[in-house]
Amino acid sequence: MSDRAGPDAGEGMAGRNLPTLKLHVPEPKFRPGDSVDFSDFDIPAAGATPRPDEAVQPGAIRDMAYGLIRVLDEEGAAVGPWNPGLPAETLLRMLRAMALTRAFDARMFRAQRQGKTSFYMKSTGEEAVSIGAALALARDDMCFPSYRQQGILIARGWPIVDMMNQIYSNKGDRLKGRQLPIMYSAREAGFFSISGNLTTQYPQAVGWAMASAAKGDTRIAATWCGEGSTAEGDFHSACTFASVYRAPVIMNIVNNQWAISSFSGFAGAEATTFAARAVGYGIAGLRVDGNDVLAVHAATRWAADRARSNAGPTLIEHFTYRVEGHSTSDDPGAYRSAEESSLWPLGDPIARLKQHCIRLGIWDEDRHAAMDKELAELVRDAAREAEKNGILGHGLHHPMESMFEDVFEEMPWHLREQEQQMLDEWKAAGL
Ligand SMILES: Cc1ncc(C[n+]2csc(CCOP(=O)(O)OP(=O)(O)O)c2C)c(N)n1
Repeated sequence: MSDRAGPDAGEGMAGRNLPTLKLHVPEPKFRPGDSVDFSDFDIPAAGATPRPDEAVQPGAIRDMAYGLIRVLDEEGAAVGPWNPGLPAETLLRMLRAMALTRAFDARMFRAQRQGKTSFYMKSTGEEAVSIGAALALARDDMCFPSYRQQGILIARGWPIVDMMNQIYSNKGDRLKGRQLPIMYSAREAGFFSISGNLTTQYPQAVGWAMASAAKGDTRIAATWCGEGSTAEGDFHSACTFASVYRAPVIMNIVNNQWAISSFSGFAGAEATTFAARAVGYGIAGLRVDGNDVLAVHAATRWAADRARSNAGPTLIEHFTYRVEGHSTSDDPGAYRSAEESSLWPLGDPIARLKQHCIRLGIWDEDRHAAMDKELAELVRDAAREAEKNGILGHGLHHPMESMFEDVFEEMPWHLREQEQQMLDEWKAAGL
């Protein structure tokens, strides 16, 4: 019997000189109208972080979960051991994919405001996270993205007309209007169906990676979630499985500072970094400047090589900033200072890569302006093409009856009955 269960137990602490208990409720530093000062941010110099061997034991690189891998310095030079040394052709491919993603976002945001679709989500300021990773992975590695990694599909050359058809839920939508706009699914591009339920993709990615290993395959999995989503139970079960079985998976946390209107403090940012979640699970953890596409590429390549050589999973925190609203349903002016995005100390990912390419002598301002113009036209033409297949409210969607199809190999009696009921009611209504 425990000595704590003596006669005093349960008598309470009344009369003792103890403070009353309190909870800490996080509060973001800047609210609408506040002037912003990021000078207390601890930003290590580019090139300062050592690059360990890919097969290192996670315990030997704990510090990396609290640092920040950076390659591009303030002058646009690529420095230090993480510099991936990419050829000019790859750098320009990255630049174009990031610029196309931004142009695509701008066009589709406008389409939502014009009533052509019900919903859209931009990834402005976070393009490096998707595109740096997509170009570091093999084309047949399997991606389990959240809703803000459209850049992966774009970097993998997926047709943007197909993405637009999905956004318009029109007759050209391969998903037949069954997914919310922007929740793409493209098996041929190694892009798993996006789910609106946060973080379900984490256990799915780990399970897929385990299956790949169990089958003796060579393909690895990569997954992404926001920092807010790390508070979900699914995140933690996925980390446990990944660690226990050393699953060949890369788990990315995109820390863009905001989860709709909740700042990162509500998911734990005041206490530690998100990369530090890796430490508790015995997983290799890296923390990366998410606005530095070369750092993202290098960290992803490191993690991919580690996974491919059976050395285990990696958790990567990408430190970035969500420049725009959460979605077309959100107004960030209601909860954060408008100065935050313009004063973000890690800059803009496209501007930084552009500066690097100009410095290398493989790019210039005129070519950049011409590319932006060309991409805006390309996206406009694609939108016109997709709109021929229908937009919201124009009735050019897949036939209503199709909602009963594709779930069962043979439609069961109760669905047949419901379908008939629907058709009878339409007939009666003269439709
Ligand atoms: C399980 C679940 N809970 C809540 C929501 C509502 N919701 C949608 S997005 C979002 C914020 C997610 O923020 P974060 O993970 O930081 O990703 P970000 O949007 O910043 O990219 C919330 C709470 C949801 N879709 N699913």
